Amino acid sequence: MKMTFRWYGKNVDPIPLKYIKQIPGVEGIVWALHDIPAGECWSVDCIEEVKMQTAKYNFNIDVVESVNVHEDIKLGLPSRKKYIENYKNTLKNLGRAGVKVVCYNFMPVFDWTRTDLYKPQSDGSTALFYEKAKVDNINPVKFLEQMSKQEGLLTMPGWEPERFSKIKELFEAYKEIKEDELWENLKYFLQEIIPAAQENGIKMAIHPDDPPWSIFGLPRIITCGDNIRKFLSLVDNPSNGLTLCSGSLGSCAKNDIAAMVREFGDRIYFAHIRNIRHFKNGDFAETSHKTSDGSLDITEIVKEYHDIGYKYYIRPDHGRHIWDEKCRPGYGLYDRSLGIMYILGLWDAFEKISASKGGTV
Ligand code: CS2
Ligand code: MN
Repeated sequence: MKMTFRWYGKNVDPIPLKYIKQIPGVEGIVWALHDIPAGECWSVDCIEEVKMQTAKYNFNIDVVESVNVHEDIKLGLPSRKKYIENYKNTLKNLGRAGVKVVCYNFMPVFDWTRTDLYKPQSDGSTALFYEKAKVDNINPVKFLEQMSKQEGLLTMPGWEPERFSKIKELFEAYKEIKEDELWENLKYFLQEIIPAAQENGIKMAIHPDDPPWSIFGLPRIITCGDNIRKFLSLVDNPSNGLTLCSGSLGSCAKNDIAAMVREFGDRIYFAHIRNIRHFKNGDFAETSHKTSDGSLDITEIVKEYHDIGYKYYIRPDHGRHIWDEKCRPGYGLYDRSLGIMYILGLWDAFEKISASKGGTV
């Protein structure tokens, strides 16, 4: 397993690389060119700039999160050809720079969705929160209006203001797109880009939908074990793989994340670890990584990664906002560092146990 940490870039992320260097065990920075709109090609020069900044601290840049997919590709419009061409060129440029894994998602219009970015918790921290009834009972334009008032939202990847200036047109276009059509459009995209990824030494790693169910009537398909199985068989190639996000899939209580690690382990190239707490009414809150703080058995999940001999990249996903840190929602330094120490602590313990038994547990 190789530990990584997501960083939003120089002059943008309030966390400097020199602080990340002090978190034990971090080998690589998970990065992206966040100011390049979805659909445009990432230039060699811009990629090299990030490589130089991170090399100073001896971090690898093996994982990109995310190269976003233009909506026209998800909608299957004729203009997708041009955006897919750009995507392939981006992969070529990333491959040249030594990038090994590219994370992306295929969620229509909205990326990860929460109703509260700073929900007060009983320990005095704040955390991301999802109130089911709120999303179920509001129209998307109103929802967006309300959300944009919360500090930091429109600086988050997946919530770029450009995307939302066209929200009404987008919803109109998606009227024709049901789950079957979205699967078709995903298949077309994969058939085009997976060979290009493979040629350039890159593993594509789709991020599951967050939350993993339909919102605002939009289809969502990367939601559960059955659909992940179907996804992997659309293009059965080792370059067609997964980002297994425990918190995204885990917000649906039916999803057994440890079982997914076991089943899909050889196609997981990027592991996101975070815990959440479910409430009976369908709400969920993001918690610390500690197993007893949430509804997911993080201990079991990490054990499963250990037991399959997981060799790829892992990162703590969102954290709470603790110790009065002023940070991007979910992406502070402190709680994510605690998350890393929890994951590494578990990992070291499983290593020790397996060594004392003379092999893998
Ligand atoms: C989220 C997403 O759970 C997560 O990692 O923060 O922004 C995620 O990075 C994207 O959906 C991946 O494309
Ligand atoms: Mn994630």
